[in-house]
Amino acid sequence: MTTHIIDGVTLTLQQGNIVAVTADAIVNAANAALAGGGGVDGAIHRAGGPTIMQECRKIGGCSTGSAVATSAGNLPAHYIFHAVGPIYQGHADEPQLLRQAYQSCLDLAEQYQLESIAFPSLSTGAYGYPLHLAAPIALKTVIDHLHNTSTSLKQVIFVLFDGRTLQAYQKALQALLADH
Ligand code: AR6
Repeated sequence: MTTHIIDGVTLTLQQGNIVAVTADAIVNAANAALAGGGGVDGAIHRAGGPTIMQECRKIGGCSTGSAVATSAGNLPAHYIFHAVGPIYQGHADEPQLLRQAYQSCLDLAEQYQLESIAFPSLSTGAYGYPLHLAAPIALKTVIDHLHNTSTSLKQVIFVLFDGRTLQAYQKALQALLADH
């Protein structure tokens, strides 16, 4: 686990399962149909219980690069933010869509005046986004937001499932902080 203070906000990178983390909002790596699936999405619906899917069905869907909020069922959070990252195909708009998926969650956190949010590594599992490209986008979106906004957030946690993902985020964060 590594912790940095950025503009007074604690940014943590830790390895683990996101359903075991307590935060005001937990971010789900969802699909545009909000239909559930494997990876983070499967873990969140299994651990959170059926009310989350009931709310997803009512909402009906979410465009790529956006996020919607539901309650968190049995999970130790107030909200689940279902964010839809791009499926990686190497198209020019994908970095921007990935950035917008993170930014939409940060905007929801400000709207609800949350103090803590936990992100998984969006798009880098089933959606195939290369880690060395996705990690700097994820981190830069958060760091820029903390620089530019008078935020309600006190803690942003990246919960990274395996050692390879944690290392990619650690490397990307060091490079971004060295640039400042
Ligand atoms: N906690 C934290 N990270 C996890 C967990 C977990 N419990 N499980 C997997 N990861 P993915 P995507 C990591 O595939 O690429 C689903 O079917 C995983 O190792 O969950 O955005 C949805 O329904 C990887 O590093 O999300 C969509 O259809 C990262 O989380 C689609 O997959 C993201 O992997 C979304 O694909």
